Amino acid sequence: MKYQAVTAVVWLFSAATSVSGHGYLTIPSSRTRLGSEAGLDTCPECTILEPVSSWPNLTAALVGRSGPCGYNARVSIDYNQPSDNWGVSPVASYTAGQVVDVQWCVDHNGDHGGMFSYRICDDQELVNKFLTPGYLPTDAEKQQAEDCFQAGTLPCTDVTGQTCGYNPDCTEGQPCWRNDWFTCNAFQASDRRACEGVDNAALGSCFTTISGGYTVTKQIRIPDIVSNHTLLSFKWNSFQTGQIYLSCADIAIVGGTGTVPSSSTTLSTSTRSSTTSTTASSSCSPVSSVAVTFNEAATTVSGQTIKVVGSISQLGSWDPSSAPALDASQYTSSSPLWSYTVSLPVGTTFEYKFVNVASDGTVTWESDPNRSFTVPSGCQSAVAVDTTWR
Ligand SMILES: [Cu+2]
Repeated sequence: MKYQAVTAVVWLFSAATSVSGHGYLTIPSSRTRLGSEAGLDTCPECTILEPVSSWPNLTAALVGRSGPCGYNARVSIDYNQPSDNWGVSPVASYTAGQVVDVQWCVDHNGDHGGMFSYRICDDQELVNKFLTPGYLPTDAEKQQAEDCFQAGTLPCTDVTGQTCGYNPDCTEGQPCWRNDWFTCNAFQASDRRACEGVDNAALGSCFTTISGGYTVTKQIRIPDIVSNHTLLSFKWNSFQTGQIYLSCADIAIVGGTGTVPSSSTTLSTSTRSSTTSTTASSSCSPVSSVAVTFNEAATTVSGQTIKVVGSISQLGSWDPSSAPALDASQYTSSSPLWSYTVSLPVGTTFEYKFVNVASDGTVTWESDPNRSFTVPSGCQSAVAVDTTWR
């Protein structure tokens, strides 16, 4: 009984913090995606603003350090500041008034439901603070920009023929009862649930590091402004957790004339950008092995050790006595983190579980089913697998 109480506490911890996976803007390539592809960000879906009030008031939370481009506390990367790998030049060029596909990626293990929006701030002078190499915007500038981005929300309803529904987890009269934002499906829906259900895409249709991602695709209309370099900001308000996910992409907008019709046949939903594909991978070279980090949240008592045991020899071939032990150097009572990094060939697929080894050698296995993982192929040199004892 005592043991069950402990696991319950660990589970609550995971729901309320950043242990499980989440989401980020992928098309156009966000700075976060570029950080991941450069091997600098080991969990692009983990750029989180928390703990905040994310529901039902979608705009109540102050943006804090996260700013409109996001701060990833896990890897200490502030995406509001350009770097060699992002922010220097636009990744996509659009035409004012154009209707374009945009996409974000939600992790299978962290699909918290809720609503999301795409925003453009038309105050170029303010945006420029986020485009200046070597300059980190202040928290005040981040909030000022966030206010500008919120005012520049690109309504779902701007795109002719696009279905713009209300969130089933929101009731009329609540501030989330709006259809200019995009909505995920009901959080508890048995079929096409939450944000995964928007596209109903296959697991692995986009890249996340925890348990595989699903695309979430919508269309936006580019506003009638011109800029050779500005930002498209993505914001997802979680329904399940007090979390907001922010990321942004560097874009250009050309050809604004001030006379673009607000809705006409020339701007039908079939007018799609041919420039939304990423230009990020041009400088990336495929890797042959990946540093896989297991981060397991498991509450233990003195003398106990967490090991990772799996179907491959590097994980002891299912023999706990041959399996590597995780490291508890980052363990705290509020964040009981056990961690282990191993280099594995790309494409390796394996099953595994964590075990708790007591000081007398008694081995306690996690509950079924086995966990499984495939080492991603591509340019990613490191991934993190974040899990919670079960
Ligand atoms: Cu989450």
